[in-house]
Amino acid sequence: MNQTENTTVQEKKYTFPTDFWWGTAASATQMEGAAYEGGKGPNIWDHWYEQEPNRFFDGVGATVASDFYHQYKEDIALMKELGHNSFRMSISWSRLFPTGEGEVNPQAVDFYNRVIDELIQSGIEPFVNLYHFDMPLALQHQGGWESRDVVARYVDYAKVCFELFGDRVTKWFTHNEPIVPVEGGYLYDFHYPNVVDFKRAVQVAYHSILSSALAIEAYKESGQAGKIGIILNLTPSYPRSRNEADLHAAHLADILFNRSFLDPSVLGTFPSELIDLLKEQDALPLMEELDRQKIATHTVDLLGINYYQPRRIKVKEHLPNPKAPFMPEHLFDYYEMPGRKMNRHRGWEIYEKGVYDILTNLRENYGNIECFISENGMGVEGEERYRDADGSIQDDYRIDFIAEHLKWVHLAMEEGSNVKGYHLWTFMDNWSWSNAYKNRYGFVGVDLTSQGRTVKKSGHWFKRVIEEKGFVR
Ligand code: BGP
Repeated sequence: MNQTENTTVQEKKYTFPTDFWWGTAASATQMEGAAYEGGKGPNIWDHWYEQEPNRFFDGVGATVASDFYHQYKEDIALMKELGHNSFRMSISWSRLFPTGEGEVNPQAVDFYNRVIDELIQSGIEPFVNLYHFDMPLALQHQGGWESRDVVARYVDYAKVCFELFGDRVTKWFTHNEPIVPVEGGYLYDFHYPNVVDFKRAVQVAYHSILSSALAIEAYKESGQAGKIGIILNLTPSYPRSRNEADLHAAHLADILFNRSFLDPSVLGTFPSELIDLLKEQDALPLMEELDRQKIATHTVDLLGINYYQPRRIKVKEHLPNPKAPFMPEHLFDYYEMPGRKMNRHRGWEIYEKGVYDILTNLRENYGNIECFISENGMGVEGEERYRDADGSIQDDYRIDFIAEHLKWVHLAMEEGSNVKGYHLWTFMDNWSWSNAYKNRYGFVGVDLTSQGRTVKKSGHWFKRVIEEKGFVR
């Protein structure tokens, strides 16, 4: 399958299987726009932007985003042109159900049908995610993920999606990075509802995990033959040193930020140390008797891995203020490794080998579950300065970023990892939750004034990679 040939002394050909999934990922709120059109109801992002536009970079909200709602045909044609064989999108819950429940919005059904059909007709397999940070506002008013009723509403919504689109969609995902709404909304104040409360954060996390298991159960009961999975941001925790204290600190960070979602999703269990830690903080969530069995039984078929940066950890060096609310960081400190490679625009370290470490861990400790890289990418501010005379952005840094990660993916495959594809974040520049349009991630540049699209150098490069089933480097 993925043989490696030496072409010159220094260069190597990295060959990927013929059926490797090549494409990009995006989400409804970040690309669709039409926030107040087509019968869509408000979600927490529309609401928060109305309340506090200053919390968004340059005061830009997601109201127009990249206008995919109107330009989807042209955008899908461009995806086809760039060689995609798959594309991950999400359904906007509050577009399908304006209040999150009740009557389905026929205009939304029509829109998603058109998008899915257009993708399939273009030879691009739609990977469809049900939840990407966008709680319908009406359900947030009922408590959002803190509420058990909202879990039930989510399962209703998932069932309707399977019924409406499951005849054509055979790769489903229950959540994208479900830990992020926990962190952003209930710990660190970067998502609505801006709560800072560890116990409530744990309840939100628990309900997200439960909702995923129940949606998987519903999918299996539907009798449809596709696969259903979850997309997790897996962030390896590297200790500063081999010192016992550093090792332990990194272990705790791993349990809290990776294994909290990875273990229940793939193995159907929670790490016992996580349960002990929550007990110590008097933060165990409310659970019902059958939950554990549901979570144990309905694990994922397929795992999406979002990887951007590692987490470097050292032992906690100073006692936290006893009056400060409990935070995971009371158990460890972050560590800035001297000489680390940085994407300074986003403030994230670039450590390509991390993707290999994740894949190896999945192979060794998670039954080598079928997986793919569902997001990886590089957001850069001010890309206009790289535009050449022909109007194309010369983003060689993005090509390097992708190729250097793919090399490690390739090595993991050679060693037996069950990794089936690579999706870049993202297809065209899109709106980011707190950075709006500051950092650009796309293979395709978007001019926000004209909504015009131009393919960047990386987009042309990726097309060649797909055609040639790999690259030489
Ligand atoms: C992931 C999210 C995406 C996207 C990406 C880039 O965590 O799944 O929605 O936003 O990160 O991050 P950012 O937009 O914060 O730069």
